[in-house]
Amino acid sequence: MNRNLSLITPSGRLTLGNFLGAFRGMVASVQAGEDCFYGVSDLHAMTTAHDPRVLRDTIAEVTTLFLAVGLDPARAVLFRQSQVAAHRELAYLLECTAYTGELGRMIQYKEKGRDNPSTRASVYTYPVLMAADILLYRPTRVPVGDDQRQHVELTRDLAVRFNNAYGPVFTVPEVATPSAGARVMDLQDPTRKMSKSAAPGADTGVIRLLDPPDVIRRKVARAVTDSDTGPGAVRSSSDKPGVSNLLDILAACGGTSSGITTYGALKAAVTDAVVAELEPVQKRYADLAADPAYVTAVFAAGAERCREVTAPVLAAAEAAIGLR
Ligand code: AQP
Repeated sequence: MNRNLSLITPSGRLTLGNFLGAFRGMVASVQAGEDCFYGVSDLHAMTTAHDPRVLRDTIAEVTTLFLAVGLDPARAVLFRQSQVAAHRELAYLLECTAYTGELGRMIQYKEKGRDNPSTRASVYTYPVLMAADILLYRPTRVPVGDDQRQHVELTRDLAVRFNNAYGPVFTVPEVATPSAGARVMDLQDPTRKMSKSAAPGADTGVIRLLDPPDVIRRKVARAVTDSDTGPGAVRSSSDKPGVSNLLDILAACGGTSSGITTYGALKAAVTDAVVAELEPVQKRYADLAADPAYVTAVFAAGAERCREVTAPVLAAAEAAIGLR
């Protein structure tokens, strides 16, 4: 059985995109009885300027949301990356395997600041940490979207190079293309995906999982559509990205567009469907937030399990490279 491994970075307050595009599939895999390791990749949230207080609060919110969306800690291992030291330890061994040239070719590094001398070094090295995140758990398949494909190819290259140089330690994972999942676009700029790192205050196009119903209503009401007022205006089409996005969100949240002919009615239906979809999550969140010690205990137990699973892999890598 393949092992499912998914990480979510607490780089902002989670969005409807994270819910429909990530959590839904994670919950389904757990319910299907698959072997699941799901983590909060807090170390990856420090590659750009960050405020420690905000990071602490965001980690608390994201860990609580893992439970609030319905991930059952009795059936999936839930953990924080920073609490499993093997991630950092293996990352260093892999840095001693990686070449500067290949890291310099990473598209996200080029885009996020190769030419800025104040770019944090971790923007350059984080793909190696990501390789460690993956290789420690020996998954046979890693499903990734296009934006992460290059990083998983790097992971494969590092695993093969390490194995060839020092002995067969790592399973080399296949890169799998996930079945087309919901891709939720920004309500203000529907050519861009809805992103959690949108700055608070400049996030009218971003529905957060914990936005109250009136905030959701306001954001959806302001969503960009187009000036088409004809009888067939409410339809999906590549030249109607805003309307298509609203229709996709409506369908993903279990609503129907049948009989809807105006953008006003569409937005009302989207609001109702999203509010109804998020209501149980927000209710469970409120209950869990009242018991932070429970959430902490779940993630402590998850980290313990991860330490058991990853220790032999790290030990084998250390032995092979000459440290034991
Ligand atoms: N808009 C989206 N539609 C569908 N799925 C989405 N995901 C993110 N945004 C959408 C999925 O959520 C998971 C989060 O992965 P991540 O934390 O590594 O960050 P990301 O993919 O870069 O997501 P964000 O929200 O856009 O974060 P920032 O703003 O920090 O870059 C993944 O499974 C992703 O596919």
